[in-house]
Amino acid sequence: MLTRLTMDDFVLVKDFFITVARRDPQPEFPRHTHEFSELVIITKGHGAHRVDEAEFPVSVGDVFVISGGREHEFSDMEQLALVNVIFDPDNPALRNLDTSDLPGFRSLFFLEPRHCKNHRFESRLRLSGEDLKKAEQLVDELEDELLKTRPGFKAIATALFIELLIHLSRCCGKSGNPEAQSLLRIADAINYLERHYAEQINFGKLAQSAGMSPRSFQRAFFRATGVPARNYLIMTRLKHAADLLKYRGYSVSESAYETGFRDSNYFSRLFKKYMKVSPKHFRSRN
Ligand code: RM4
Ligand code: NI
Repeated sequence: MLTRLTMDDFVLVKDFFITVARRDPQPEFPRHTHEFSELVIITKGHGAHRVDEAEFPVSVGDVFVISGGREHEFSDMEQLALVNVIFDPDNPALRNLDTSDLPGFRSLFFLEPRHCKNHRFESRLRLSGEDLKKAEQLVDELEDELLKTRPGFKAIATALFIELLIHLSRCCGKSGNPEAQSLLRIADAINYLERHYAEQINFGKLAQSAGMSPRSFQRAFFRATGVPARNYLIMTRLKHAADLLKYRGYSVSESAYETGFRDSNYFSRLFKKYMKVSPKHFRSRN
């Protein structure tokens, strides 16, 4: 049985959604999963990192996020030191951030962690001197707040953590690596879909604004998300439609039209297929 770590195992402040765990050096530590997400910044040395079934070299300056549920482990460590910033990704302070103008954010926290193995980790973030220094400084300040617990520390720790996330996302955006660039362009396209899902979407144009041919766009999209762009759009629409049915009491056809479906029968078929229940039933149940 794999160890499944929880936030309480590493807590600095009880019931707070962020904690810092420094590993200098990183000791041998068995393969594990977590209930939380882990932002890892490699601060010294190098080693091998295994995530699920894939293994990759890591070295100073590398940054990645291990989202809950993934298995991982370090090996062949040569003076490997790192800092883990452990957090609950479902905390409202994070969920409500407007990062629609920051494709690096989606790339770093959502696309890269889930699909790094599809492109052999080529797209991971590597920080250069100044950027790494700034990231380490923010972690130092964050940890200091969590240790000293002065009045207002939770608010400022949240602010520092967000600043760290934005700093890293911006660095991600600067990356010259072609795999990282392609991931960013897909992140941009997803941000567009998330905002315009209720409109008619022209995938040819979307590919064009990502600077790709329709074919390479589809391929890059699939590699980044694990689903074709069209399905991603459908799932986004259905998610919003389900909210309208559940929280706003919209009728089935209103929910369909409000979320970009032109035909409510087609909507009902898709809803049933993906949600395993008809929209009518879903609506009355809620
Ligand atoms: C371990 C190792 C793990 C991390 C825990 C908090 O030493 O770095 O990846 O989940 O610390
Ligand atoms: Ni871990």
